[in-house]
Amino acid sequence: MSLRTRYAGTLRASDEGAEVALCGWVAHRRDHGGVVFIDLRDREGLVQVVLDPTSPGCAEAHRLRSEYVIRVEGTVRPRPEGTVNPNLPTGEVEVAAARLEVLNEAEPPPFPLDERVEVDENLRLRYRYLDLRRSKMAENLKVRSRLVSALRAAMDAAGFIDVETPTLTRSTPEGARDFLVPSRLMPGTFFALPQSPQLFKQLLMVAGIDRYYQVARCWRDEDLRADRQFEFTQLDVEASFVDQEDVLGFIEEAVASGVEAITGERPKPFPRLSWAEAMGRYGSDKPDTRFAMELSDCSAVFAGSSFNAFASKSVVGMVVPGRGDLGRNQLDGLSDRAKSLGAAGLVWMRVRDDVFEAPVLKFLSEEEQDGLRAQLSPSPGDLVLLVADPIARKAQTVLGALRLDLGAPERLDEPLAFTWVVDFPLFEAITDDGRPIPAHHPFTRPHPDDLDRLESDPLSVRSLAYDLVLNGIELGSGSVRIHDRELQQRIFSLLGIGPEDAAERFGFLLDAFRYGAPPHAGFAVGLDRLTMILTGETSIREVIAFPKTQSGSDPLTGAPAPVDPPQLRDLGISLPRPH
Ligand code: AMO
Repeated sequence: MSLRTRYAGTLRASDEGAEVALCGWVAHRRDHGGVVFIDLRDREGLVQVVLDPTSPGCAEAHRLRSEYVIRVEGTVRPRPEGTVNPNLPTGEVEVAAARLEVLNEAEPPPFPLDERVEVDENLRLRYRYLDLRRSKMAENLKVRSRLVSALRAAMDAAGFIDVETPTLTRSTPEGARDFLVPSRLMPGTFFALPQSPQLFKQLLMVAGIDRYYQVARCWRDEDLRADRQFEFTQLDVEASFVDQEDVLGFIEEAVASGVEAITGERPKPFPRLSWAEAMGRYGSDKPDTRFAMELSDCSAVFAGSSFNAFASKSVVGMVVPGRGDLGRNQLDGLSDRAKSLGAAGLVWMRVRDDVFEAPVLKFLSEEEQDGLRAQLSPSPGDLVLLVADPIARKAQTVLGALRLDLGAPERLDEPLAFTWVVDFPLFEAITDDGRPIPAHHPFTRPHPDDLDRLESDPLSVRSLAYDLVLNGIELGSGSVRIHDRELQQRIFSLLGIGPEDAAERFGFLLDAFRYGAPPHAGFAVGLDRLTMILTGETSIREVIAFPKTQSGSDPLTGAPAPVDPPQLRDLGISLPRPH
């Protein structure tokens, strides 16, 4: 018999009578009056192995400890009546062992490898190879692998070519800090690890590759969060002679096939919102559309108000169903939260039968109260929240955050809510020295209808940029690119990137644009985030085999770590002496 004939976790009632050889780890061992029960674990799950006192391996079984590596030969048989375990996929069967072999011993693991036990994340990452033995973690890696296969298959089917781009390269402007790699052969110079393959994929379009994709590792030195790591993976895509519709089409096809490969169900066509609608209705450019509680623009109601906090401001309102019972402390908490988000204040009103109840009421005319009721249609028992600000987007953002805080319990009905957000503004703000900050990267094409306002009113200019949002998380983004040098240079000069600076940083791209750059557009999907949502996890660390901790280190290898002085000398680097 070969070393192994089956995975333990795959045995089912239909295998009864089969002679099998299994290899794996001892999850548990129990002795019952001379009979030894072993839970044998492998990548696919657990199965119960039984050795009775007469089995040749029984003596060996008594010395087994958790995590010993063993091999068992035996026969699959039904479990005796009353001992079927409905919680275990293999729970209808057990393996009656005829042979047991210890392939390796193991020290006791530093934490129990039991799904139900909460273990400190640092400890889990320090011993990640043990943590990954837990079936949920193994399952997450399998989901990731199946997802990547499905995405690749969809891109292949649509005629995209998988091309690898360099990872020792120059800085790519995606808005984060670079990870730098010093060059030994040219001391004092540095490679940057790519924040994305953006520039290379555009060059591939100039090269005539026409349709490119890559499952690409990207590096960004930014603060880590549950959905951010220093290194992460994108499904990165670019295509020539396409417009925005084409890109949304093939990305939606790939993502939908990926989801179907994991859930067995194809998601419905993804709805679309313009950026302005997303901000107006959800107070976010990554709206969580799994629940309603939409915002509403109440500015017109208060246009001529004698209440100073509202007069001539953008007033945004939201009804929180059934939360009119929130106590003063909770409401004060909400106000504090609104202020911490940058609001001047938060106005709340309880809805009692047909009237509002709120301290602010004395400042509002009957007409304004009627107008508010007509605008928001609240029901008795609801809570109404209002935020006013001279800038609509600020009021929307504050209320959008409160919407998420308060809406959470309602969010379970639709587990996967995709939304395309299109028509992003080209710039997200103006710096103190009057420079616009790009909302995406500087290669994004402005909306053709808004080009004439590029210099005069940059914040009103829309772009041909689009995001894909899933359950309130930004899953990916992309844009139609600028493919002509003049427009690209116009954008660079707006951003304060002078001709010399542009030539120094992106000269190779601008040069390439001289030689017949096709119109092109693309997208990148965050693979870690998609896997996280599909596995029901709340952090991408759970779907990355060897992630960094929240504080940016790897407890397993000890990275980042000091290096030997000779290595630094080779690189021409000297460190300041520690004080
Ligand atoms: P963008 O910067 O929006 O676009 O990145 C695309 C997607 O990558 C994921 N992502 C991350 N995931 C984990 N950790 C991070 N630190 C991290 N940063 C980004 C997100 C995000 O939506 N070159 C453009 C794409 C293009 O225009 O084609 C780009 O990289 O899911």
